[in-house]
Amino acid sequence: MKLWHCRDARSFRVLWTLEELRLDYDLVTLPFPPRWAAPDYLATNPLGTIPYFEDGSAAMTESAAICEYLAVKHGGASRLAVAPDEPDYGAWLNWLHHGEATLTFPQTLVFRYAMLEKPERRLPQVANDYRRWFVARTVLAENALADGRDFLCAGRFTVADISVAYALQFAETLGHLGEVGPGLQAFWARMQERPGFKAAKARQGA
Ligand SMILES: N[C@@H](CCC(=O)N[C@@H](CS)C(=O)NCC(=O)O)C(=O)O
Repeated sequence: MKLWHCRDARSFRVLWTLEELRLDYDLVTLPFPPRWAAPDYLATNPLGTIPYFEDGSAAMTESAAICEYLAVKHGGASRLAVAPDEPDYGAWLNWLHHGEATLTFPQTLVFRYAMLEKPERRLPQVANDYRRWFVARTVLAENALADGRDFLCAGRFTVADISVAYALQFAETLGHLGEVGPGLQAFWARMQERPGFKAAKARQGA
C-alpha cells in the first residue's frame, strides 16, 4: 500500500486509519498544494489532490472512501467498520460521509479565500459565510455527542470518528474550533489522545 500525503491535509484521515490498523505502507509526503509545489504529481493523480492511495489494482482519491476501504478490507478484528447487519450501519456510513461532504466542504472555501490565495485574491465575505456555514452544520454531531457518548455511532471507535474528527482538526487550523459546541470540543480532545492519532502525527513528522 502507498499513500501520497500532505501534512494535515485530508490524507491525514487515511494516515490515521493506517496507523490505527498498524498496517505496513509507503508514505510519500508532498508540499502543499502539490499542483503548484510538486507538478510532477499530476502524472500520478491528474486531479492534483491529496490523498492518492494505491493498493494493488485499487487507485483511490477520496479520503472517506479510502478509510472505508481500509476498515472493511484490511480491518481484521479492529471493528473500525460497522457491518451491514449491525443496527448502526446506516449511521456509520452517514457520519463517514458527513465528515467530508458536509463538514470539510465549507472549510475548504474558508481555507482558500482566507489563507491559501494571494492577498489580492482573498474574499473575506466568502470565507466568513462558509465559516458560519461550517459551524451551523456541526449541530448534528454536537447533538449526537450531547448525551455523553464517547463515539459517534456503534458504541465504539470507527473510521466515522476519524472522518468527523478531521474536520475539527481543520477547524483548529482555520481558527474556528472555538465556535463549535462543547460536546465536539471534548470529542476532539479525546480523539487526540488515541495512540493511532499520535502515531499518525509522528509518522508525518514536523
Ligand atoms: N473529497 C476529497 C478532496 C480531496 C482534496 O481536495 N484535497 C485537498 C487537500 S485537503 C487538495 O488536495 N487540495 C489541493 C488543491 O486543490 O490543489 C477527499 O476527501 O479526499
